[in-house]
Amino acid sequence: MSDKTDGPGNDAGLLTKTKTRTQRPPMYKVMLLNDDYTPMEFVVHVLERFFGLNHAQAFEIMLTVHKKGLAVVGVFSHEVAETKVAQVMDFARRHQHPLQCTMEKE
Ligand code: TYC
Repeated sequence: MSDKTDGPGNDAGLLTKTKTRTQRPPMYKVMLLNDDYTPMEFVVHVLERFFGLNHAQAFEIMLTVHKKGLAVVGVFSHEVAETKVAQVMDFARRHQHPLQCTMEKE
């Protein structure tokens, strides 16, 4: 006989299995892109100021971007990622550097 039990083992074997799974919000990678003009010290400063990195961490990520073309700087909620990107882009524009910062769903 059919029953109302979820999951495998019911008569039809076709009832929807109820999964209890905590929903995690999607996270976003924030990335810096390399260019030929932004001074290295400026990029290091941006990484310290907006991403809370110490000088050694900031220098390492700056060098990765310089050598590989881009690097992930951090992973954040959509709102925080958008804020970081806007802060970096605004700061770079105000200093007339072409530094680009983007975000991408993880
Ligand atoms: N390539 C730049 C230079 O040689 C340095 C740089 C590093 C620029 C990282 C942007 O995201 C960047 N001055």
